[in-house]
Amino acid sequence: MKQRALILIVDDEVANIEILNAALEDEYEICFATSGEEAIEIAHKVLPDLILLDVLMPGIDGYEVCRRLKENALLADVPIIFTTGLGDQEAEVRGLSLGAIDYITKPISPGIVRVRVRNHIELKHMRDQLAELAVTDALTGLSNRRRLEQTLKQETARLARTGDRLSVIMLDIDFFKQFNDTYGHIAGDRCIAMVAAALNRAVRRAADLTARYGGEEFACILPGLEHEEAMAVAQSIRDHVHSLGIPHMRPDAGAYVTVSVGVATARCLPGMTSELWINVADQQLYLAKAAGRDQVIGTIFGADYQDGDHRLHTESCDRSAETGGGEHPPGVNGIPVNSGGVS
Ligand code: GH3
Ligand code: MG
Ligand code: MG
Repeated sequence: MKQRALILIVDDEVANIEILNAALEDEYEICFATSGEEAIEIAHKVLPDLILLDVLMPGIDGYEVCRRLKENALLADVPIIFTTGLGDQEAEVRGLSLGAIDYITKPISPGIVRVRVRNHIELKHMRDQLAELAVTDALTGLSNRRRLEQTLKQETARLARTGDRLSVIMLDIDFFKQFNDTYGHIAGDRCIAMVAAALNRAVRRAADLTARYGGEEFACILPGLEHEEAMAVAQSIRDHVHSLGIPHMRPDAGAYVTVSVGVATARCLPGMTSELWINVADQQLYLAKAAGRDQVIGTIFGADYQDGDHRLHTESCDRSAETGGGEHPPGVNGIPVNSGGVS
């Protein structure tokens, strides 16, 4: 069943709240506040879908409430409809220029309230869907690179407050150009979508994010894990891709589609940019490719890491002979490892 939208009614006169509540309660969840201060507090707590906001209130008035809500990234897009006395055009102009979406005059007509609220809720729903599309990859349904970068920025800032760990996984389908050349672009697209689904089966926590970084390259953000745990997730991604068993006539000894995976883990500290994680994970991915593909390589890095820093302690997961990956050249663990600079 579709969840009902939540409407916050703000008015210092309880009689007005009762009229608005009676007009809307059949269709929506309702909460209310009787002052500007209370409105701001409740809005932060419940993140309403729409706010009906009285202009004239003692203390913080409706304009100020509107201004403060628009300053908050989480609440800025919540539509606000002002309610005020009849025929005050100046008030109307002021409210709309502060970012309110509409105006309802008192005395309140329940019919008008219902129609306007319904229209604005529908519009908000459409805006939300568009916003979601703008950060979703059309082929795979995963997040796209834009959302990955936004989320990574938010997560590094959030975790820097507690110094918690963050891991980023980058993975890339092996010999994919050849896959396209052999089976065609449409089969290639299908393969990308299947690998994306496998990725989602391996990365399961609600706090994690899976994204298509571009082409046949994917990325995951895993907050709060130990490096070993992130390596295990990466290994599970590789295993899930193996179990797809997608045939691939590749230039090495393999016979199925595989991925190479790079993992970067670090404690989040103030001043560390989110790009660091991508760069280090990408470097690890490159090492996994260079070491023969179809494997996981990861590292822990520190705040003193600088781009091009080669003092990374790199560890590779054992490549067991599971089905799907075909045969692999030996010497995976023979890649250059420099254990200096571990932090
Ligand atoms: P490696 O093992 O080193 O990753 O080799 P590769 O062939 O996978 O890598 P390369 O970067 O040379 O080729 C990537 C190919 O992925 C080239 C491009 O045609 C293909 N590709 C990128 N995006 C898409 C897509 O959306 N659909 C399809 N079908 N192919 C894509
Ligand atoms: Mg590739
Ligand atoms: Mg690539």
